Amino acid sequence: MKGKIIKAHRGIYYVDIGDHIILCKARGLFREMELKPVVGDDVDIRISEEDGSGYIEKIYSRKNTLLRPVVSNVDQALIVMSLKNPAINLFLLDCFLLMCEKSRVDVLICINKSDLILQEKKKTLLGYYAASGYSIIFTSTVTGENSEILLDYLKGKTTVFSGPSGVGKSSLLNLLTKGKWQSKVGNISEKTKRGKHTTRHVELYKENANTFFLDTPGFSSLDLRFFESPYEIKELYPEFIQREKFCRFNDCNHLREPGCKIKENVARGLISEERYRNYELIFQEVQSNQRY
Ligand SMILES: Nc1nc2c(ncn2[C@@H]2O[C@H](COP(=O)(O)OP(=O)(O)OP(=O)(O)O)[C@@H](O)[C@H]2O)c(=O)[nH]1
Ligand SMILES: [Zn+2]
Repeated sequence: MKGKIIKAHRGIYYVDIGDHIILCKARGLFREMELKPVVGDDVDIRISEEDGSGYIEKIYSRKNTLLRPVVSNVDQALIVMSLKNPAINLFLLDCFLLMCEKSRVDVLICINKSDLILQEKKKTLLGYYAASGYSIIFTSTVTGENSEILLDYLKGKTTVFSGPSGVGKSSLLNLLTKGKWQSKVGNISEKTKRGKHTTRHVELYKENANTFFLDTPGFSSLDLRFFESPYEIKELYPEFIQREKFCRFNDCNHLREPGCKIKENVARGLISEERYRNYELIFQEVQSNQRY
């Protein structure tokens, strides 16, 4: 029987087989192969005739695996941020984009709470990412702005919702699922003392047969230790890749090398200076992680 792992908890895998969910264990064989099933995996399962429990027999090869959180077969990440309440953290957004690029997961940037933002601020943000080619959608769960367009982007895909706490991810998921999300969330979350929901497990929400949403806990920083070397980072900037062949040195890191086209583009305003500064900071952080 074929299915999809939608949740994993304490060695039990919740496998969606279409009309219902079967709780499964992984075969010992996977451990020997050092292969661990993850949420998002398409699997074959078998129901044991002796005890009626399910066993994962086969994990189909993965299209990709997102690094944080670990989820496979992700079609896209929706990075939700707000410009106001809370203010946007572009460094964090850039780190997140790099993580998605490294995981080979497509990205859509969603700026929520659009009702609180002046047009000017939106233009500044669009300028920051213009050269990179990332798509940005402005939404508001208060006015419903662009919710239909966003839904079109999500149809038929598996989308991971990520973003800092308080940007309106839950509100957005409720709007998109016409309230079905909230009742679902009630089952898997617990209220903390401050009365806030906290997502405890990584769990795929099935909107329909081929549309899945995955909420992730709000993050305030991203551990960059998934990078093996600082020299791989530059390859994950779309606006660098298009231009780096014109740098004088073909192993140019776009830092202090002479004849660097990237720095020239920054000076000419064709690549955002702030985004370039964040590249320098990320490079340094990964370099110092490597040393210690
Ligand atoms: N003005 C405005 N407020 C919004 C919008 N979307 C959400 N909010 C408010 O922002 C606050 C946070 O919304 P949540 O949906 O809980 O945010 P979240 O990202 O899920 O937060 P965590 O659960 O902490 O990760 C709430 O008070 C919402 O009412 C919006 O589009 N505009
Ligand atoms: Zn260069």
